[in-house]
Amino acid sequence: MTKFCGSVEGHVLSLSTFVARLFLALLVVLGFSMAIPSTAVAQTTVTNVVSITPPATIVNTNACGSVTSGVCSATDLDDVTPSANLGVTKVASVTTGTVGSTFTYVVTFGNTGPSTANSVTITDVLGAGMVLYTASAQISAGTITFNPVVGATGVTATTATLGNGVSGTLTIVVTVNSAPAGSLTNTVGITSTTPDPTPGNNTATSTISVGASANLGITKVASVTSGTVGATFNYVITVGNAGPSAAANATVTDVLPTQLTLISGVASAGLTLQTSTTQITATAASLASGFAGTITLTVQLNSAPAGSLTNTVGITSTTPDPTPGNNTATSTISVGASADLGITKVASVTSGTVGATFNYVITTEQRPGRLLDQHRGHHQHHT
Ligand SMILES: [Ca+2]
Ligand SMILES: [Ca+2]
Repeated sequence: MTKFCGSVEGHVLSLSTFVARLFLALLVVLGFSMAIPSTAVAQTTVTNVVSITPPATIVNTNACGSVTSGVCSATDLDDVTPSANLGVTKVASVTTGTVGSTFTYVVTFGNTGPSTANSVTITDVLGAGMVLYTASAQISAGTITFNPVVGATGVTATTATLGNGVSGTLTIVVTVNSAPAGSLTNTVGITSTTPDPTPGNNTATSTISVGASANLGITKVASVTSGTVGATFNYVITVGNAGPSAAANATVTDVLPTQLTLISGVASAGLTLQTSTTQITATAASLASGFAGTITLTVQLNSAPAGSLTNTVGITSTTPDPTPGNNTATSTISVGASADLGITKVASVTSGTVGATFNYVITTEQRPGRLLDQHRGHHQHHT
């Protein structure tokens, strides 16, 4: 009795000893109960209570700490190894990513206990085809250290302790910078120095498909740097697709300024050219990745613009273009105001004598479209 109630190290053995002693010495039947909390594995300490109720005919004379109507109880406290069930999930804001696009991953992490998790690290590896655009972190309690680097291929967040019930999120915006074969795959993991009884939920992976994209590009060069009214010259337009995908429904459009009249046009194979005197369109149902071709336009300057002559060509596609800045091209040429200015001087006589009077007719000519004022005059000249 004294041993049982005074020390309960090794509950089963103590009980057995106690029961055996009662059987042997008193020849009575004892009832007892012992309860270990079901959450024992999840607690840092566990309290065990053992109680024995002797038959009414037995008088318990033991002076243990807890005796109620003959019931002798004892309690001990045992250490349990701390454990914390950390978990992490990941959700992408899109199901398809295209080169040049940005989208968001939301990582949710938390500790469902029972212990506080120490030295927690959350590591997100962006995966091929993605770099970090921007990111932020939130936590429901405590502090989190998070220093994302723009352009990096991953992020890491740390916290010294993550309490039972504490959760947080990482919001990670990425830019798709290339199109890996297959898919865009991103994995996040959470670790701690505190044992995790359920490791299966400590990583999460998001996989999304890679969408088609095509970087179309266009340039335009005139065969002259300056023009005169009536002159003809060429524009050479280059059309390219730097991929990675074929460009669907590619269309090149060049609306000529009113001072130009289209004389003729020719396009490389793969482009279907349609022309009028004022504009051209060149189309392709699918322009393959790597395509490079030209469109050559012969135009005539029918009048002079107020300033320089500007002509812009553009290309579009129904396939997303990660680099839209090179989808238009402009050529500017000057139009010389006096290049063709003519002047003639004709005398009214072919021979003269001293004292005779005759005329010079001087003609200045400005051809159509010149910026100079028309000036034509007759000047009488006396010698
Ligand atoms: Ca876990
Ligand atoms: Ca482009």
